[in-house]
Formats: sequence, structure tokens, C-alpha cells
Amino acid sequence: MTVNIAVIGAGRMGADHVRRLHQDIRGAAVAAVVDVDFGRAHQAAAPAGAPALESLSEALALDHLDAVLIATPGFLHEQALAQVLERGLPVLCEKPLTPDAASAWRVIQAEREQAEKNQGRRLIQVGFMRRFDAGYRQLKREIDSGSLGCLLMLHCVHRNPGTPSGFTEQMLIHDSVVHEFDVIRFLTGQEISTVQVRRGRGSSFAPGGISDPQQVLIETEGGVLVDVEIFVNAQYGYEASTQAVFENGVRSIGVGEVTPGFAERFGAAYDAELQAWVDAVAKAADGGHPVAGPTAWDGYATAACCEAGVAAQIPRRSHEAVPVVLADKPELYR
Ligand code: ISE
Repeated sequence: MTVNIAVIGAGRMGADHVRRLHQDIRGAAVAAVVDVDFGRAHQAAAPAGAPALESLSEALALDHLDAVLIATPGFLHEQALAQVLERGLPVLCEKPLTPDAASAWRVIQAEREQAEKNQGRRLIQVGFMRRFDAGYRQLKREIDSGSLGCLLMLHCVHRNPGTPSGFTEQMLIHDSVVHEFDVIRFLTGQEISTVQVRRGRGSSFAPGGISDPQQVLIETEGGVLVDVEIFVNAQYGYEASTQAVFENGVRSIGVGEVTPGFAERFGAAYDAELQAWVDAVAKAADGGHPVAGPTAWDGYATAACCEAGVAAQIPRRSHEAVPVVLADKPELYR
């Protein structure tokens, strides 16, 4: 079966996904590319031989549409997800699911309502691509195997070469540390219970008013302590690494792997993520969830972590471990 996919948003991520679906992913075809900027939609769609459209509604009206990939800015996701769920289609939604926990929870409610009508199927996968990176997967296998004993601590480094104009201090958390929140939850299999942020000496390369780098201190519900250095004006390149400390040894991934940006560092992970999703959508035609990775629950839980992280950035709270508040996990995600 060929999975016909409408890509919503033809910015950097959306255009990259169109190219990927067209050239690299088996069993996928681009059914349409949607962007409010029609020229931009056309530019991304033309090489894939797909029509360019100006609205999601037009795409959802297409006859042969099997799935939707949302790559618009995060604040537009809730509305788009509601429309796609209403049509009962599988959807891969780029991170973040939504910008805050309350809206992410509304998405969960909408997905649950849809699941009730639809044999209890989940429809949403969230684009946390690191879960498809070979290094993170290997580390997860090692943690789960227990071969080095119990996991005690994680030391994470997340560096971007620079920031685009309009970048705000909260975006250190929402745009970048959100990946660490997800990967910590993925590696440990535990929810995060508290987040603390410390600011020290800042780089003179950081745009006015932004304190960069920052140290984010995290504790999981099982007592795994994590420190994250987030540094988004590191100049020299992009680097994402994790060192895992066990009772009986240490494992590191990504240390010294410097690329121009995240697209190069995680290119293979994006390929694997899209292939797994397309395969799951094709397989779900015979029953099962059309989802092969992080769910709307993961999107909600990381949104709650981001809220705690942004609260912890407030200077007067810099010595406070701010609790992450989560609702009970619904049956659909257990
Ligand atoms: C960017 O938006 C991403 O999602 C990358 O994966 C992340 O590493 C980077 O820090 C963000 O700016």
C-alpha cells in the first residue's frame, strides 16, 4: 500500500519532510503541501509532483488521503490536530505537540473521543526524532538490559551554533530542552518530577537580555538526577550528547560529534522516524494503532516539563526545584 500524506507547513522542517517522503521513504507519496504562503508551498511541492494548497481544509477534502504530517509552528498545532482528528486520520505532529500543558491536554481529550468512535485507536505520533537515533536507541537497550547495573545519573549537553532573530529566553526550554525532557523520559521510562534552572556567567554572543548558557537540573520520579547544559549561541557548531552513569560503568553518546546544525546530526533519525510512522500507518489498515513512537501523552508530559522549566527560569526561583504537574495517564496511553 502507498500511504498518501498531506504535509502542512512548508517551512524548513515541512519542506525537508516533503523531500524525505518523496525521495527516501518507502511506501509513501506526498498528496499535497499546504502553506498560507502559496509560493512556499509550491516550491516544496513541485519536486514531489504534488499540488500546493493554501488551507488544511482543502487537503482534508482530498479523496485519497491516508495521513497528515503537521510541521507548522507549535501554536497552530491544536487547531490543526482537531481538524485532522475529526476526519479520523493518522497524524505525525512535529514537536512540540502544543506550546503548553492545558492545550496538550485538550488534544488528548480530542484523541480519546475519536478513539471511542474508532476501535480504541490512537492517531497521533509526536515528532521527537531522537527516539529513532541509533545512539539513543543503543543506550536505551543498555539501560533496559541492566548489564551495567542501575542507571544513576545522566549528563546532557545541548548546543546550537546560534539563534534566529526573535529568539526568547523561554525558547531555550520550549525549543531545545524539550528534546532532553523527552529523551530522559524515553531512556529512564520514568516521568520527570522536578526541574530547576541555574543561570551563571552568560556568553557575550547571546542576543540582548538572554542569559545563555543555562544549567537545567532535573529529577525523575525514580530519583535519577540529570544535568543539562543548554547553550544556544555556542558558535562552533551543533552538539547533542549524553553521558549515562551506571553502578558499574559509563556510556556516552554524541560526545565530540559536531555538525553545522541539528538537521545533519539527526538526519538519519528523521529518516527512521518517518519510515517507522509510514510503515505503522500502512500496517494499521489491518487494525492496530497507526503510531510507531511518542504519543500525545509524551507531548503532554513534555509540555508540562517545559512549563516547570520556564517557571524555574524566573531569577527569584533559581534555587527552587519546580514540580512537574501531570494528570493521571489515560488508559489509551498505557
Ligand atoms: C530545534 O528547533 C530542534 O528541534 C533541534 O532538534 C534542537 O536540537 C534545537 O536546539 C532546536 O533549536
